[in-house]
Amino acid sequence: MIIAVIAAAVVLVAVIASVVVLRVRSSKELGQGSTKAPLSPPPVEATLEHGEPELDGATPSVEVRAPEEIDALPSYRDRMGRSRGLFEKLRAKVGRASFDQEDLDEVEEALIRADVGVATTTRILEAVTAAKKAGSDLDLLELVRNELTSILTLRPDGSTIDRSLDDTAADDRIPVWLFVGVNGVGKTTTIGKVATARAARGDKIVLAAGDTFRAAAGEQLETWGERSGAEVVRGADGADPSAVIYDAIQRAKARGARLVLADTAGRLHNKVNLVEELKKIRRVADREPGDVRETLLVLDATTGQNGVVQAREFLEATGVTGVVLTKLDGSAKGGVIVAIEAELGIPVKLVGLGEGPADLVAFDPEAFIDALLNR
Ligand SMILES: Nc1nc2c(ncn2[C@@H]2O[C@H](COP(=O)(O)OP(=O)(O)O)[C@@H](O)[C@H]2O)c(=O)[nH]1
Ligand SMILES: [Mg+2]
Repeated sequence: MIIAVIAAAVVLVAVIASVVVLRVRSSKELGQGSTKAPLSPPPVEATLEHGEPELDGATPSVEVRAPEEIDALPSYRDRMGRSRGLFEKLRAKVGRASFDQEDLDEVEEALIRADVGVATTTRILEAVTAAKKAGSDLDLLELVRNELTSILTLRPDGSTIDRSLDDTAADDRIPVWLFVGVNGVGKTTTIGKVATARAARGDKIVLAAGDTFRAAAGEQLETWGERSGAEVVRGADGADPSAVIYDAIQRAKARGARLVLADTAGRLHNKVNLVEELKKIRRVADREPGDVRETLLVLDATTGQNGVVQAREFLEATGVTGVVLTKLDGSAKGGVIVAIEAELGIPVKLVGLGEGPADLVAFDPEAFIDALLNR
């Protein structure tokens, strides 16, 4: 009996300890400049292996789940399996300071296949060759990694790339994040994931169903609203998206909400319409009490270099402040991140590593590069 009581007490302490850890971890979240924190709180990891503790009335207040129900935190390495193998042939060179033209050709092919793009691949090869000439004794993959790190860390002027998400409520205004991008890239899903993470942190969030072009888009957003507990403001199908977003901002103001996440349509009758529509949305959403702090361009990693083309078009239409790269989990073309940053100078802020509510993480260049090079 004494042993049973002790065992129960140990289990209870473990449960409480894990809850405390979760609180700490989930408080470092999105919009607070942290690059490694997951965007949603990790699932409760507590399990009771020995049945109910026999303490009087002391039932643990956490949800207890079986191990198989616990979703693991997404990691770049686990989820970027399709990129693995690109640099496989070069692994034989690890630790060896010598390499020849054939090895450089191999690097070039791997980078192009990863959709890093021709211009950026050339830049990387030049940097590697220059480092070698200067007498570096690092191995080939190490040199490639250094150049990738430099591209994903520093701006051309030498300053550090800022990937933080701005949700400052200046002058009592309501921060608004607009999500733009073509159809099917993952705008609505990303909004749902961000809402889930922020709501779990205790923030009151309002979602604006600004994609009034497709009826299903509003319904999809409502489902995410129900899941996350965020309020959703919807207009009639075909309603003016700017008006819907403006209503959502008014609602947020009335409710004392922390942030408005606004969905937009990815396609209208033609491109000119879409550009004009987005300009109008931005203008209206930026009117008091709204304050557009982020315009996030959502791009699908599986489309690779096509994302760079899309990005150029959206850059012209709206002042994009950051990129969300989705579907990195299903893509061997994740190298497009490097092209987006090197060629367009827009920071990738968030990365989608799956379809679930927790599968969105702040972009972590180091983890990404390690997964890409499979080091
Ligand atoms: N594997 C994977 N699928 C995703 C990710 N993000 C979105 N999706 C899927 O992409 C599809 C289109 O997403 P949706 O949000 O409707 O795109 P939207 O048209 O831009 O709003 C859906 O089936 C999503 O589940 C991701 O990071 N990984
Ligand atoms: Mg959508």
